[in-house]
Amino acid sequence: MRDIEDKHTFCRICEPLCGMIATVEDGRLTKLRPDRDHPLSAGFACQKGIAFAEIVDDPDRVTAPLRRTSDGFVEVSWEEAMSDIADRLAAVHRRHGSGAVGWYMGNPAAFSYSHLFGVLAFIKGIGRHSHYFTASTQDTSSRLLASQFLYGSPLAVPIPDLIRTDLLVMMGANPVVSHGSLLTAPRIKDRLRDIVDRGGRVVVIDPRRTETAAGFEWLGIVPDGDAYLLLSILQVLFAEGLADTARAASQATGTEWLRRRSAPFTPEVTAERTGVAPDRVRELARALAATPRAAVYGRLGTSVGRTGTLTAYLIDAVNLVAGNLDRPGGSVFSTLGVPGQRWAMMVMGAALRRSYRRKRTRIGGFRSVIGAEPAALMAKEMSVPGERRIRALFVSAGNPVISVPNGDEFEAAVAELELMVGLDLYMNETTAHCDYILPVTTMYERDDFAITFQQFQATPFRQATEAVIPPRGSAKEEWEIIDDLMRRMTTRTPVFAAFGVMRRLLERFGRRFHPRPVIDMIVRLSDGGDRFGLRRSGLTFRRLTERHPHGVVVSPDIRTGVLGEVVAYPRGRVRFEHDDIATEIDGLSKYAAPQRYPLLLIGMREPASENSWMHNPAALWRSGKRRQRALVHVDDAAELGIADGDTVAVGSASGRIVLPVALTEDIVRGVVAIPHGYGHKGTGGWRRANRVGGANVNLLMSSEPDDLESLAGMSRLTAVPVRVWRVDEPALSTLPPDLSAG
Ligand SMILES: Nc1nc2c(c(=O)[nH]1)N[C@H]1C(S)=C(S)[C@@H](COP(=O)(O)OP(=O)(O)OC[C@H]3O[C@@H](n4cnc5c(=O)[nH]c(N)nc54)[C@H](O)[C@@H]3O)O[C@H]1N2
Ligand SMILES: Nc1nc2c(c(=O)[nH]1)N[C@H]1C(S)=C(S)[C@@H](COP(=O)(O)OP(=O)(O)OC[C@H]3O[C@@H](n4cnc5c(=O)[nH]c(N)nc54)[C@H](O)[C@@H]3O)O[C@H]1N2
Ligand code: SF4
Ligand SMILES: [Mo]
Repeated sequence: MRDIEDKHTFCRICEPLCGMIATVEDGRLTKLRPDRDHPLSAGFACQKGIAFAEIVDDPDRVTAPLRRTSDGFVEVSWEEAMSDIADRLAAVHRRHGSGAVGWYMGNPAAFSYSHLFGVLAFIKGIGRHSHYFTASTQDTSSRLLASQFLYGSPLAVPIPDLIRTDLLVMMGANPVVSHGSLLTAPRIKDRLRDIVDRGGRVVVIDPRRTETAAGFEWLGIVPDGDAYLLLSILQVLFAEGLADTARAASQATGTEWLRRRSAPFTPEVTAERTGVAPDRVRELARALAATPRAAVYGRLGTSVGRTGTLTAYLIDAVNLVAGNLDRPGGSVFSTLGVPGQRWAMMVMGAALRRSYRRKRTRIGGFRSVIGAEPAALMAKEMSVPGERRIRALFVSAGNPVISVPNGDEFEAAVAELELMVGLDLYMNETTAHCDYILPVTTMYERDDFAITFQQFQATPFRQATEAVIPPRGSAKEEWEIIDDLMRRMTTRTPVFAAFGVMRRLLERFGRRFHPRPVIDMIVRLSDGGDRFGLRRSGLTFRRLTERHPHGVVVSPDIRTGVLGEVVAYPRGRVRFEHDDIATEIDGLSKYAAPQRYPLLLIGMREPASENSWMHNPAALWRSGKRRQRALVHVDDAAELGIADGDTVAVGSASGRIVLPVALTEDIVRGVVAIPHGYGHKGTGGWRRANRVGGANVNLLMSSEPDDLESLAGMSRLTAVPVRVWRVDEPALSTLPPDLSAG
């Protein structure tokens, strides 16, 4: 008799965390379908979420430790792999100290609490000179640094109150495709429709008339024009007496400073930089001030430009000055409601501000945002001689060869490492260079609580899950692997001694050394939690998994009036005045675009892709029509002598790629859009992805320190000056016709 069971859990590919039902047959995950009883996703899941079943059982998945030999990779036992890794890491540490050790943690790690805790424990424990990189300098560091300036802590990040707002201005976000970022809201398209249905407006400010813009009001903007536009909105708010000065005086210091700084940027002055007519700027400013429930929200497109930190800062400044911060329907802070959170914010904020002031990267002298260094500098940190040069690199859940600027430079640099270890589901273009690839569990093979995304929830909600199937092959959780490595290191070097003591202590009390109790404590202390017995039917991790399989809404709305709890500065007030911000504003007037590259490159996400790693499931290619293409405006194409379907070269000061072109009218003139995540060149072990191929758009992006966003060290992934011309060579991104056959 076959054992068939449906288990309730949730998807962790992207931020809405949609409810899922996993059909498990004899310990194998055979099917995924959306959970109709999930209070928020209510029967919705996208094609990627459903296709994940294929990843779990993908024959290309790495399910045993692999060691690189001169004849390629061979399977080895965990014992063999781990003892050799520990020996070699200990040797590097003995010879060169902790500054020779680096870790790059990619995007999927943000969806696993145990993975996060493991890497943080490792990087803290190995020594304070170690190098820590994450995907955050590709998407969020500038946003977090703006929060550090304004609220004293990078952990205080406001979100739009989606459920109650009547005017949502979205800049540089395409949630109909991305499903939201730094904003956890399942069925986000429906939530946006709700705004219009209740008589409100959704305005999408984007250089491309995106899938989101097409359903709402589109305001086209020149890439990198946002800071100018926001300064003009501030100028209008102050000049027309629309600023909520009483509220601003109670919430912030430095409002007068901000007024003076924005005064020169009238809509007429900035029109050339933004492509937005002055009348529309004024209309928008007036609407933001006049609508009681209004919010501006900015995301990836506003974070990865030349002035990402300034732009994020200005978004919040507009919200505050228009009277919309920390107010129902405005821009709000979705807090956990843990008792004493104000003090926790103050302590953590002060520590992170201190590390920002004191720590400098070896290359480029960048300050560290939430403790991480710019990923774009990883290659140089490995190749430039000197103290703290990286000689041992770990890569977990990441694919920097494709996702980070200048993958060629990265590949050349890793060739010189003494040790490189990957923790991944696949041999991707990056882990293919490793000495060892260690097999990890997928999200359905581990327990979880999405700690990272709790504070971004549009509706306060908790869900936890146990693993729904046992690990495939000999895969292990990242935590187990890292813990094992730390244990082995304690016998070889003095590092991780503190962890050794903690582990032995816990084991004496019959407890496992694992971060789950920390998460349980957070659940119990948060809104809805049992407060360790004070609320008898309150939530714990176990109660969540056992009694609330679909998750539980802990409050219909986000609590407002919490600014005093989230601001980490001593007097609890937002600070506008900062020299770094002044310097960035001054730089705006001086900036001149390079002449040789007249077009501006932007990115675009696709519904059936997830960064570089979902090109292998056949289910996502069934339509047979998907191809990576560069989108170019029809009128630009006519001037360049390019026709739809032609093969073009796209060149920047950093590199050149070749791919087919598609013409459109739904893009601002002078802008080219290309999806990232492609460029599988046959070095990885994902066979279908290799056949997809495509062009690596990040070969056009710069990894030079001078080209990174100056405050947060962000990679500049948008508004990259390029040139486009027709070529007669074959495009890399031609999909073979047998692809959907699998
Ligand atoms: N299907 C799918 N979903 C995903 C992902 C994926 O790869 N595929 N990735 C996930 C990840 S890791 C993240 S971080 C999120 C990101 O999710 P979002 O923040 O929604 O980001 P994008 O979808 O990239 O949309 C960014 C938009 O910014 C616009 N843009 C570019 N430059 C500028 C500019 O200078 N100004 C303005 N105003 N707009 C600009 C682009 O045209 C684009 O429409 O998506 C997540 N969800
Ligand atoms: N030009 C351009 N470049 C971009 C972007 C852009 O918009 N434009 N977007 C950027 C953004 S927002 C991001 S977040 C980065 C992403 O960049 P990265 O995080 O470096 O790369 P991903 O493509 O997300 O690769 C994720 C890897 O993790 C593996 N994986 C999946 N699940 C797990 C797991 O549970 N555990 C482990 N150990 N591995 C797992 C996958 O197999 C895959 O190999 O890319 C950035 N790069
Ligand atoms: S939108 Fe798709 S990929 Fe994202 S969480 Fe939901 S089902 Fe998963
Ligand atoms: Mo991201």
